[in-house]
Amino acid sequence: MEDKIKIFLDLVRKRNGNEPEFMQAVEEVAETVIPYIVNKDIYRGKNILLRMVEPERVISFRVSWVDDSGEIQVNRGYRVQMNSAIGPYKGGLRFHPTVDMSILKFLAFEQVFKNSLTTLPMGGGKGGSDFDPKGKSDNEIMRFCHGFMSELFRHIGPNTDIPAGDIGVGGREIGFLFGKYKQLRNEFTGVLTGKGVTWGGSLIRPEATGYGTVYFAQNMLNTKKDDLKNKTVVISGSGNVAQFAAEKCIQLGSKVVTMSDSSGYIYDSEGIDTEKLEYIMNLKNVERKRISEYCTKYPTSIFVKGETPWSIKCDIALPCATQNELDVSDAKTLLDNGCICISEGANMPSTKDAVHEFQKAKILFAPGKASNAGGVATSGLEMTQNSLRYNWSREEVDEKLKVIMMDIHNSCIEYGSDKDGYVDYVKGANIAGFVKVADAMLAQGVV
Ligand code: NDP
Ligand code: 2IT
Repeated sequence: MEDKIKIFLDLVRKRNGNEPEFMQAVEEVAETVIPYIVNKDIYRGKNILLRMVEPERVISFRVSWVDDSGEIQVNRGYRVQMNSAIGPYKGGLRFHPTVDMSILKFLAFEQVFKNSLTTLPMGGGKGGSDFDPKGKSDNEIMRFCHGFMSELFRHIGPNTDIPAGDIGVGGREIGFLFGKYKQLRNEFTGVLTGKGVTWGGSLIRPEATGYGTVYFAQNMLNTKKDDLKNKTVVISGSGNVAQFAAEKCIQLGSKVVTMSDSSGYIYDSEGIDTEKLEYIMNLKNVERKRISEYCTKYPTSIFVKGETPWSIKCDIALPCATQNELDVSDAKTLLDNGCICISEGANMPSTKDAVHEFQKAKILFAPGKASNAGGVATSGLEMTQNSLRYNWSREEVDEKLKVIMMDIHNSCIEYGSDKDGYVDYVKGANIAGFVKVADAMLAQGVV
């Protein structure tokens, strides 16, 4: 078996050796999916996984825009259309200086499995730009978004490819992108998700990734007859996913003690309550300032510069910032401190060795493609509402989100349960996600 996995990975590495994050995502999938497919006749000779690691289409384009001082800036825009076997390409756009082909291919690859797990008919894609939104005025953001969409519009559509938000792309950016698409196509259509509720957006979409991550943790804890009440929770990030993960934890009776951004983390031993979270939301979403300001407002808290929060003792950890933000030594520290559950809100926040450490300890560990799927699932619900030209209530959408997260959890149990009763959610998510896409690819022949 090891041989088969190595031969496959060597082949993929030959083509993609300069893309470390993409290779990391592929390795994790290959390790669990190859042992599953080798003995199944239906997959023999079909090279399904080899086809799945090759994007159906990759688009790279120039984005020129004028900054506030009148100077012309140039950025690179991308869209990776990874797999459309079970539905149109679907996945977010990331605006961050670290964005490159490796990052977007890893995200697009993960998205294929994630979207398959949601039970909804969505293929996988991802896009973005190396544009850095930090410190830019609203007008600069608008001009960049308009420039970006001036090219992207010809490659997407409500039945072709439906982008959404990710790091650096929230409600404000989706608004500017949607406006330009509508102008160019002369068509009001559900081409993007994460729209404002007065112009086609879904209630609960902003909350969905964070809420879903916590619902998934709740499902995992329930298998141990446990729940979130009175648990100490450590969260990284202070963006969209982190904020609503914190909100749901607080609602369910947990004590959230940390949040972070790329400059460091804040630790509030008394717990971040609803009022303090509201302050953070305003700080990050309206004032767009740094998390360290929290300590000026709440002097009993501390700011730890340049560090991640994993050394703080907790029962539950929710990494909600970015890829590879939790390494093997962080994993060991979390385990030593008695952490029993990790639910990833971000995409691939734990390194491969960190994941192996959690698996070895047999604690509850959910990979992002399962636990953060509530965001894209609710994007799927937004698409449904757009097609119906109808809006569901908050309660209706939240209820559907809960059911979807439970279904994903059940799929992980179905494909990830070991003989001793331990549930390997990584294996479960990878195989369950793979089976649906692979079956569709088999049915559609060599395309
Ligand atoms: P936001 O842009 O709203 O927030 C990102 C947060 O992560 C910020 O606090 C940011 O800090 C921090 N961060 C970003 N890059 C780094 C870095 N290199 N090092 C340390 N901190 C960093 O993004 P989201 O909350 O939407 O996304 C967070 C994660 O969740 C990503 O991995 C994304 O792919 C994933 N995700 C998002 C979904 C969504 O619906 N939005 C759905 C599923 C997954 P700073 O402000 O300093 O940059
Ligand atoms: O990583 C993700 O799942 C997202 N950024 C959300 C994608 C979407 O289409 O809602």
